[in-house]
Amino acid sequence: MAENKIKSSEITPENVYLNRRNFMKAGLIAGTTFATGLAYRFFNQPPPPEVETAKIETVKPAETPLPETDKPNSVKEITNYNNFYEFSTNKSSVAEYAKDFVTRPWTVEVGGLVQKPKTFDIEELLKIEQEERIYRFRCVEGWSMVIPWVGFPLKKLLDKVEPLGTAKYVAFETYYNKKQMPYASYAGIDFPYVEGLRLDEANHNLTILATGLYGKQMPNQNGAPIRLVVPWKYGFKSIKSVVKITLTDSEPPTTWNIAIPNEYGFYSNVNPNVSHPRWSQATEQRIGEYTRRKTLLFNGYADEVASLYEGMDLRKYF
Ligand SMILES: Nc1nc2c(c(=O)[nH]1)N[C@H]1C(S)=C(S)[C@@H](COP(=O)(O)O)O[C@H]1N2
Ligand SMILES: [Mo]
Repeated sequence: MAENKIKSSEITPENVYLNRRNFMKAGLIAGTTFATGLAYRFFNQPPPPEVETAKIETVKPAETPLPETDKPNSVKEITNYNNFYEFSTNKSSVAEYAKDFVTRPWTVEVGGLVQKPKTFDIEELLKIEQEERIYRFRCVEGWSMVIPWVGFPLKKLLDKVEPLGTAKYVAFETYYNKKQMPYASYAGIDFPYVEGLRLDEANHNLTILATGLYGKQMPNQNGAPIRLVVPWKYGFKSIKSVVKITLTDSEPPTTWNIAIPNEYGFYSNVNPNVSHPRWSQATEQRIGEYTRRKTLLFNGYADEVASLYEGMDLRKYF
């Protein structure tokens, strides 16, 4: 993502990817079938692996559609441009390196400051009413997508374990296994990947545990079988392949804050007015578009979430 020693390997694939897309489109517009065909074959080898996950049978349709200007990205884009450092730091390689990731059996242990700690089997979580949520997704690196997730509000799970009055935060942990993730040790960050939210953020209706996308179970590269999605925060808060959720009374450690504390804070709300120390956050590259668009405060969810941060200096609590 954004650590100094991996900066070049980080930025290069993204630029190559974006330029490659623009080049392909330029070819199409020019209408020169031959050049386009060549460009297509040259820039698309090898073909990305197909996403073959089971259909999720019953999904409650999305209630609040995004505006016309926020059309969902394609499955191909969503599943071949990923950050999942356990598998690879190269966004276009994650799909391939995660393709044999074993996600069954799978359990999520929920405990800490709760009345009824419980380890949930994934099959039990898949029985909770599944809803479609079409959200903007903004990575701190400056790219974005629109993703039609399937999942359920995290609150539904937290309610089952009955948080104690002393619980103020929720800590999350990703599965980690060196055998399944042999390249993790080259990523330059510590594993297991950990994240956290304040309890009121965790209980917000927009915060979901996602079990799939485009009506199918979660592809490995997107965080199978279950991952967090917090659409008003930078993408790294949306921790993948969750195995443990712990209610705590103090702010839990978070992976990118541990790695580079002056660049990545606990809150990490999308904010065009607060620059990253090394780049502006005012605009973003929507994957699949030609020009950058303006980044929206709280990623366009200010009406829903701004009240959570009333009276807080968003520059201090970045
Ligand atoms: N466990 C884990 N979760 C993670 C990451 C990661 O490397 N490991 N990357 C984060 C970052 S930086 C982003 S932008 C999103 C990317 O999600 P996507 O690949 O589904 O688009 O996942 C987040 N969750
Ligand atoms: Mo990210």
